[in-house]
Amino acid sequence: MSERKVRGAFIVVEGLDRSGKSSQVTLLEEHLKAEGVAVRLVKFPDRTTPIGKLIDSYLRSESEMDDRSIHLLFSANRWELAKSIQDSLESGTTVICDRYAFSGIAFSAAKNASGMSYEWCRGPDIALPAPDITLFLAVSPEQQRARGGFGEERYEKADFQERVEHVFERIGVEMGDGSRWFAVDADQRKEEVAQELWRLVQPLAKGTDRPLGRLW
Ligand code: T5A
Ligand code: NA
Repeated sequence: MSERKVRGAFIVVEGLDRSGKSSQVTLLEEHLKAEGVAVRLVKFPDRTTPIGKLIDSYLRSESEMDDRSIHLLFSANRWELAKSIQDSLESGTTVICDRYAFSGIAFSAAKNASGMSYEWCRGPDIALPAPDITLFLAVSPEQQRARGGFGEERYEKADFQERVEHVFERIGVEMGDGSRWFAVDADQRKEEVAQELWRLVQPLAKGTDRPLGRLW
């Protein structure tokens, strides 16, 4: 009998702006490394690629773009890295991703722009590698505002973030049972959030033999 090959786990951390994603991704990486796990961090948008530079300029309000164009660029930015994420996973490296396709849908659909339905927003990301687990950091508007730097970039306005949160809720529901989508209270202290995330990630720490899925 042939044993199924174990690959790295694909872990996605999602949330509103300033929910603590970057802090938690770093803590998770440290924890996994301490357990002897090979880890790679990926962040979307990846602002370092040519496409990422266009996105960065848009987010800083240094340039304007049609809502559909910027949506497609965010997705293209993920497709640029899709093959290399898959290669890492297959080579046994666990990949932790700071934002993914779910942010792509949530922030674009929240614009309520004509012709940009939820389904339309989902389209360009169909067939991307699917995460084995998605950790959604739920932060309250009060905590969001209290945290450093909020308001500097394009989408960091309270009413817009509220609409984004509603789309994230819909995604969580539609992902359904077995999708391994978990919402975590991100108003807690960093260490408490980290503990809760570790409890959820630990079963995947040594990788998984599940075939890599595709969205959705
Ligand atoms: N976007 C993104 C799209 O529209 N479409 C897409 O497809 C994608 C991928 C940029 C924007 O792009 C949009 C979404 C965004 O609006 P980004 O570069 O990830 O996305 O920028 P932000 O989400 O804004 O990232 P931030 O760095 O601002 O937020 P984080 O990573 O959630 O938070 P973090 O860890 O940097 O923490 C922020 C501050 O809070 C403190 C930290 O020390 C820091 O000062 N903090 C806490 N304070 C108290 N208690 C805690 N538990 C704390 N955790 C962190
Ligand atoms: Na961040």
